[in-house]
Amino acid sequence: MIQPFEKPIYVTRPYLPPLEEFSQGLQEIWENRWLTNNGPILQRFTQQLCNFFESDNICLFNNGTLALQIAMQGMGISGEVITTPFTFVATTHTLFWNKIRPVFVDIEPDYYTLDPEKVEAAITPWTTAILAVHVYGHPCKLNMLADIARRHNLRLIYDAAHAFGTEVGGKSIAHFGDLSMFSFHSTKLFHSIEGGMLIFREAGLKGLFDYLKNFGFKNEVEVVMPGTNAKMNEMQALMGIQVLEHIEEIIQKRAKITDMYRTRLKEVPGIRLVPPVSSHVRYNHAYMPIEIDEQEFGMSRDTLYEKLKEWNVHTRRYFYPLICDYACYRSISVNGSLTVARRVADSILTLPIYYNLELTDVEAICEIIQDLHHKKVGNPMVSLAATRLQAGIPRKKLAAYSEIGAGETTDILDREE
Ligand code: T4K
Repeated sequence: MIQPFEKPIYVTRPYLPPLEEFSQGLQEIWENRWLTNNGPILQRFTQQLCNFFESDNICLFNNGTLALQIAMQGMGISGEVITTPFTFVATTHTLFWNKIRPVFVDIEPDYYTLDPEKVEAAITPWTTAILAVHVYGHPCKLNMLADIARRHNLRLIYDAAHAFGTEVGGKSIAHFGDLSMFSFHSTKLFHSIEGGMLIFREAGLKGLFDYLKNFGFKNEVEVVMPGTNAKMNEMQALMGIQVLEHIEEIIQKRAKITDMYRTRLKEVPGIRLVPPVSSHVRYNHAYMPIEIDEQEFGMSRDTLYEKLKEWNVHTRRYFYPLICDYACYRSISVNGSLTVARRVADSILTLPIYYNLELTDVEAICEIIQDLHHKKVGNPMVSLAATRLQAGIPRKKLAAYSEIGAGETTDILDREE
């Protein structure tokens, strides 16, 4: 019988560099006594990313949301923007903050990215751009979207928040479209605690973005535009530099975790995995999404999500609900039926995946899922209580075993004693 995990297994955990390395970096910050406002470590981090992406057109921000918000403003996007409802809510918020009307269209069923077939029908005289998301780090249908954008003279902007490290045809995903935004939030495989990056085709945008993220200051006495404050600080840059050193091993470890999940779950009835990526894509393994077919699996996605918590496994329903179903966006009319997006949002579950997750733990998670399908397992706290009682472990220790189900445990013990 599989026991619940002693410590919670979250959907993700940030990669942390060795503490001694980070302390040494902090020492430099202390010596510099320079904490933010384009400090030396931020400049070094920017240069390293320019080398990594082989581009000088890079600008760093204190988070991905503000980066994308500033991108929209700097590029003069207005009117309507065609976008996906199947993403983190920040994607759409960046439009709202620029007084742009989002036009939601459906996603494709393989990798859940914006469906180019549906985009064209949603274009109106007010459309100025397409905002597509490389959701879970999988590339959008790049050529088709580029073709539509070119034919209709639209800007093509990618929310690449999940896509650090993904490559297509041997080049970084960052080089597609007019501009891409990467999030460096702690929950991302590459992070700088919080952070965001814009990478863009037009070199002239760099100066504009630099003004916009720093109040519009040109010098001490001149403000050339009403900018905001979206600067990355020195601690963030330090973390970014140190995580960047380990990016290859981070992606490789995540690839092993994906392989294990795919091998163990591919035969389970009612579980759908995304198709294997094509040979010209190098996937970054940012997320581990599965779709649950309630009939075939024998339990709904939501029941599985709740059941797994009893084993101390905290999956997430990224991205449910759809953005157009949030109260603040419900009044916006959608284009077409969103059939695929609705089905996916109602059946998707993202499983734990992060650098420090042991492969043995991945195996155990798969075993729990398989057993739940076969209905072999009941309530883990019941079996745990029974095991512990047999072993003579006192009741108060057992109650402390897990944050989740502790109340339930006491009930079980009361019954069994
Ligand atoms: N576009 C897209 C497509 C995005 O996905 C995002 C962000 C953005 C734009 C905006 O980029 P940023 O402005 O964030 O740079 C998380 C993240 O906060 C968010 O960055 C991310 N997408 C989104 C998909 O996920 P939550 O509310 O699910 O995070 P939270 O706090 O519940 O964390 C998830 C799990 O991670 C926790 O259960 C435990 C673990 N965790 C989290 C943190 C913060 C840790 O172990 N340590 C930590 O420090 O939104």
